[in-house]
Amino acid sequence: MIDENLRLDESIRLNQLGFYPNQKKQAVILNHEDANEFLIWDLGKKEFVLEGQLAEAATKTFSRKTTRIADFTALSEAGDYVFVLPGIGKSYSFSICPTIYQEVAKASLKAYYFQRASVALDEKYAGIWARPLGHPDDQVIIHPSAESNTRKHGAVFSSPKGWYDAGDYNKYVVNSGITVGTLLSLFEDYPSYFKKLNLNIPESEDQIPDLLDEIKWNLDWMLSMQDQVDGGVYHKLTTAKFEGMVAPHKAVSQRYLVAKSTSATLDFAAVMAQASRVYRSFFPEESVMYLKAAEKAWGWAKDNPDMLYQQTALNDEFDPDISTGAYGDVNIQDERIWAASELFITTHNRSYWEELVDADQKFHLPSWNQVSWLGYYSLLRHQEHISLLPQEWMATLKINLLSAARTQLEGIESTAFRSPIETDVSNFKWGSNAIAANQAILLLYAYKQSSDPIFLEGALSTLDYILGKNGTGYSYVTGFGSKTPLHPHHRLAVARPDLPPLPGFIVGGPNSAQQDGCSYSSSFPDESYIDESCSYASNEIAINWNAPFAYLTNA
Ligand code: 9MR
Ligand code: 9MR
Repeated sequence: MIDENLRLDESIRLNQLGFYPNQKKQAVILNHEDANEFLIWDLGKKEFVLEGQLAEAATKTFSRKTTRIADFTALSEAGDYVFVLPGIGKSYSFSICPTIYQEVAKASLKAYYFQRASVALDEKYAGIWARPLGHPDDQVIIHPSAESNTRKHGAVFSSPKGWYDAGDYNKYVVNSGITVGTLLSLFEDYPSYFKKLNLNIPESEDQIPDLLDEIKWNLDWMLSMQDQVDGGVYHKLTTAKFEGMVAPHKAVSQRYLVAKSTSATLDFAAVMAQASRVYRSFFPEESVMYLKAAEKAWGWAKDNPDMLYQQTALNDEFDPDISTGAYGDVNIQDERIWAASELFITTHNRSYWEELVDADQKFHLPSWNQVSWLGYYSLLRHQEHISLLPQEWMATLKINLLSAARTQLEGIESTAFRSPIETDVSNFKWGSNAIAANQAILLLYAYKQSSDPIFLEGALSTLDYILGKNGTGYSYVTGFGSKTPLHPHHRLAVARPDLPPLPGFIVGGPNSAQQDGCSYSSSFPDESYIDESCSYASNEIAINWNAPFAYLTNA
């Protein structure tokens, strides 16, 4: 019988959701030289169902804690369990279940519905998180930086819909780019799954997959960010300064349309080119329009190859000063690769291939300012349908993908919590959890390319990391797990302290730079996380971080 008084021991780190029946299952035990044996208690049957030995101390954590590995892969029957160190303590409960990720996968996409601008959220879909309409964005003012012959500064402009970027309410094309690209790729990779997936959103009754309906909310906004006259795309739609931590309908400061940029325009071109083929059978008219928009954007970017978004320089020249998110990328070669890849796949037009033939094929993990592999993943996905693609060039891509994925796997063997993210301390920066999720996407593509299940196992170990087997013992996704973020830097959540935080959002995660100046309890890289709403550097949510997490859990 389990000792009733056995206390919860937070030094037992494991995935707080749980596991598939037939996957590898491990816990990491910190600083317990005293323990040797472990037991698994079945909460349903009320009996111990497995016993095992802890493996000898292996790698230490960044904070020099010793680690022991407990492997309970042998446990494969569906059920609810706790992990027990006899006489010492027990873990949070976890489950084994063939659909273990089903609910969190849906929630990670439903999160986008909660981020919708320009619409009231109905209780039927939003439940207790129903809220009034915020940010109609039909009275946006042209900022002087965005002025052109046909658009005078101070004029009014309409640009509704879209998703709020993150904990803030602004809308940024660059970050929308990687977000939508990742979600469209998720659809392209698993179309039959998404034809059936119901997210309970206002469009759920229509004949279109819910994921595509949700993405369209943001595509509609993105389209409005293109100047119809020349094809250039504005960088962002924003207040001059960040709003206070208030509800959307109370955040009513003036919104501005700010400068065009090459990065925004190329990201837009990539997304619209991909959307054109993904929506072809669902929204034929839009599909045609998306491609036209993409080609026009590409043309503008050819004529304006280096219009970087430089916020400080713009503020020297124009008023009012803009101090919200900059997404100011300084290298836009990768954006060009992404746009050319998507345009090439959709049109088979040789001129786009010419942009790629000499391009950098090295592996770079996707992030908002590094997007070449969003294009390369797409090329690999479509290679069989594009006869124009030289086999050798594609073979190089595949080699680079698999070798980067193998490097990730080595990280799983050599690190304290058995996750690739720990191999390089520089990964523990702003949005580190999205680095982990993108590493897992790489492993999933490697699995697809090679059929070697070791890569799939690697991707699952990254989920273990995100959901509790990590340096802080948090499951970093709101509402999923036992110890989860309760105070994210998320205006929608802070404005409603009476409610639990909106579910299905992955927080940024450990960030050793701690730019927000909040009082962290540790300065070690993998422990630089604090569950306080002040912590925008470790505890904010963001659309570009949810996308790879959604990819991973839905895949
Ligand atoms: O809320 C803002 C968040 O979305 C940004 O990621 C972050 C960094 O740009 O800034 C947050 O806003 C803070 C501002 O920068 C400084 N004053 C306090 C604001 C709210 O915490
Ligand atoms: O994700 C962005 C991160 O890479 C940057 O270091 C950081 C500071 O510029 O900004 C992050 O993006 C924020 C954006 O600027 C404003 N909305 C919230 C985003 C997430 O914190």
